[in-house]
Amino acid sequence: MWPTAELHVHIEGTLEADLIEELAARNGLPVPEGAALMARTEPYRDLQDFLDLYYANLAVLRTRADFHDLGARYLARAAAAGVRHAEIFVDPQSHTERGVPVEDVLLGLSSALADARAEHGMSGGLIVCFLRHLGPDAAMAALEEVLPHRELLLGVGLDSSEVGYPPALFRDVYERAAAEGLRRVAHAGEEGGPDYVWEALDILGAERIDHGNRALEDVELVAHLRETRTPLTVCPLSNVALRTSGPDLADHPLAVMLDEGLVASVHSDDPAYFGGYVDDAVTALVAAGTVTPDQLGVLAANSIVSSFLPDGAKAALL
Ligand code: ES4
Ligand code: ZN
Repeated sequence: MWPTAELHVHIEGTLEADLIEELAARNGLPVPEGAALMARTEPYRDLQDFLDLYYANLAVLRTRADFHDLGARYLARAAAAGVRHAEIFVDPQSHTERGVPVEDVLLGLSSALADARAEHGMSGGLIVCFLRHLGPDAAMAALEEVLPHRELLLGVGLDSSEVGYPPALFRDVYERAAAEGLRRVAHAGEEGGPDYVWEALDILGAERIDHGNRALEDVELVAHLRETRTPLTVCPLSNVALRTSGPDLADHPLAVMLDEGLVASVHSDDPAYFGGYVDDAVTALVAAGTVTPDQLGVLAANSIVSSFLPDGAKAALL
């Protein structure tokens, strides 16, 4: 197993059905109906169909200990998948709207990262994502709310429903985040077109693009991504589950991305919902013939190069 950096995982998307049941019992809450739907193997209708289930299942997460345990379960599973460094997305707005204090979210997850460093020798950090469907004012408020905990944060990202919420709406939020020294990434080109990817790069200053599949529709954009070595964090199992690629992993655009010389790497997105963790995704890609076994070293190296680790730490993992 190649040492890998996980750069595209939503911690809320690692909430497995068994942990949902445990947390519901612990907190005296009903088990959300959606927990039973997670075992499905047929694709979701689209991104929104999945997001509705994902947000509903979060009702069981209430305390700092809950967030610690969520992080710890993920990090133990990731260590077994060969992940040596994890830059983890978290959606604070999806928890504060239930009345969970943002410090419980951030401190619970951070304590899990500290434990993983001690237990598994893993490094990592948190990337706070703004829910684009709540708009730019709510995003700015969320940024202000997390900034007292600036030292716990690696960067900011943008996720949730893409179409209708173009990156340009969030210009001021990203400007403020950059002024705080936060790293910048954004989901773009998952359901939105290449124009969303251009905006994420040119207007938000995104240093990585999460997904980016639809960038392949624009030859100038492909050339730009290649020349600037802008990373794409690609999630093949997610794309099949959400119908943002074809139903057959063999036709996944990752092969084209690598042929085009793009810095693409494989990630898991929402592994509790999409059929597996990063090792499962890599195994499935090889089984489908999308990538050859000799490309696995390139994919793993791309993940490390694309991380926000300092150069010395990257070199130690390559
Ligand atoms: C997400 Cl797959 C995906 N796309 C956009 N936002 C998300 N949040 C969690 N998973
Ligand atoms: Zn994602």
